[in-house]
Amino acid sequence: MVAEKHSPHILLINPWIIDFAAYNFWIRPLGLLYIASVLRESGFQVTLIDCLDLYNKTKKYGDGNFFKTKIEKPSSLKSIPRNYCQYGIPEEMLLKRFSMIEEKPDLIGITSGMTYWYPGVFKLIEITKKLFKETPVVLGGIYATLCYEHAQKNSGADLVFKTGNEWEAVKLISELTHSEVRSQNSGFRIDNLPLPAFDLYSQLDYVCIATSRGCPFRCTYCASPILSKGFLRRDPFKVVDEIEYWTTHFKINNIAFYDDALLVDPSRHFVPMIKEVITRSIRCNFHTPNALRISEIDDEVATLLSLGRFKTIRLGFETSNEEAQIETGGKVDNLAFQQTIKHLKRAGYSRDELGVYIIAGLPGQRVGEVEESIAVVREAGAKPILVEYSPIPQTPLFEKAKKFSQFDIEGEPLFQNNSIFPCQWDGFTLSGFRRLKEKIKREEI
Ligand code: B12
Ligand code: SF4
Repeated sequence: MVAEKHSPHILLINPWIIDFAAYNFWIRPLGLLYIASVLRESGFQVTLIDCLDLYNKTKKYGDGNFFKTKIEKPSSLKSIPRNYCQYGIPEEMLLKRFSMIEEKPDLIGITSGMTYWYPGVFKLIEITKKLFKETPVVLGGIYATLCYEHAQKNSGADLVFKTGNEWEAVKLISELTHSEVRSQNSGFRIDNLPLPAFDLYSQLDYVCIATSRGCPFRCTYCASPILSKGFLRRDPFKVVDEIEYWTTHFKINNIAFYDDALLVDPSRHFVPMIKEVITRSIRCNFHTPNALRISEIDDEVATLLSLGRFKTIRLGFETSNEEAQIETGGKVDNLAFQQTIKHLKRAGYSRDELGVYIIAGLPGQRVGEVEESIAVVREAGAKPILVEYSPIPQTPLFEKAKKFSQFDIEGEPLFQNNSIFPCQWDGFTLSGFRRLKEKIKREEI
């Protein structure tokens, strides 16, 4: 507990997304919600404002379209012929939320998502700085970690938190608010984390869960090893306790897994976890928007995914080109992919339920490679889903991406946006990509 009479008041904010497109694929600021719960456990008062908490549930599992407002494009994106929008609550609603705060915050903590979403972060910092003049603003999250110097120089935050776990974040907040916190001494143990503070939402249609942090693999396009040092996993039975808590006390029917590597070494983690979900007769739909590792899915795992009610399955295949598979980290090969689809089909999944991510626009990639990958996915009996490559600073592939991109992807994170197809070149143009998407839609390939 904070060793003080007055408990400091921390205002935590999840900013708007500002982008060409955004869809609420079970998005929640999980890191910020963990910080909220550790702060509360340490005796702080916490208020949460989630600017993304306004969307229409257009689909049956609680996902849907965000409320959006069209806005001016920044000058660097003027040439992109697409609408640019602010997704989430309208500004007036945010100002109203601010006006309802009874006690002035002692500190404001803001999180950040994709690196190229920083305009929403900056706008929010500007507003909070005007409204709460004396209050320090700390910025953390994915953009803050991956584009630390950019954030330090341009965000307007008083402090940028580069990387670190919840206890380190709370320690920093306690120092800045001159409070002493006892629980920080317990150090970071993943199983000691309290549940993320989803109870701070007035209405809750779904939650997300991370059963682990990090990933033991090293794919060259991925920032997981930079964002989490090491690979940590929770006790699978404690994860089931959490699932049971949300389904029982909050009547949650949909849970999305945010793990980078949910299925690694399944017999010690996923299998006992999902068997326990089944044993406890927990009725909830599960979703894996962040893709599962294909090579871990054998007959048993496939059957358990189906019995355990995994409704939205996304698989990370990325490419069928063997050279590219090896070059980017060797997380899967074509034989393993075909086997996995067979296991999943035997477990009862239909073609449309098996969404397979194919990455388009890797530096130097030709359109033909993606066409071939689509054919391999279709032939195996699954549904190809094209995702554009987003070059991420500090990842091994970023250096190559810099050479291939016509945009200044290093100096301007807005150019890391997958929507602008940052590594387009003669061998794979943006219009070529659009044609490909149309062909997939019409099932011509
Ligand atoms: C879940 C997830 C998603 C979810 C959405 C998550 C969200 N809330 O926005 C979904 C599935 C929708 C998604 C989609 C995409 N994603 Co994604 N996603 C992730 C993932 C796996 C986890 C994020 C997370 O919640 N982590 C868990 C929490 C605990 O961590 P955290 O938020 O970082 O918080 C910690 C610290 O940062 C800090 N902290 C956080 N906030 C604050 C605030 C303060 C004040 C302080 C002090 C500290 C602090 O404390 C926390 C505790 O340790 C990350 C990879 C990763 N390992 O982070 C990729 C990642 C963010 N995604 C990425 C990508 C590429 C994408 C896509 C573009 C993929 C594609 N090509 O289509 C799409 C974009 C979607 C869109 N345009 O709408 C990239 C980032 C790209 C970029 N340029 O920034 C990542 C890093 C994965 C990768 N490939 O390396 N994603
Ligand atoms: S792409 Fe997946 S398997 Fe590869 S390092 Fe990232 S999280 Fe791990």
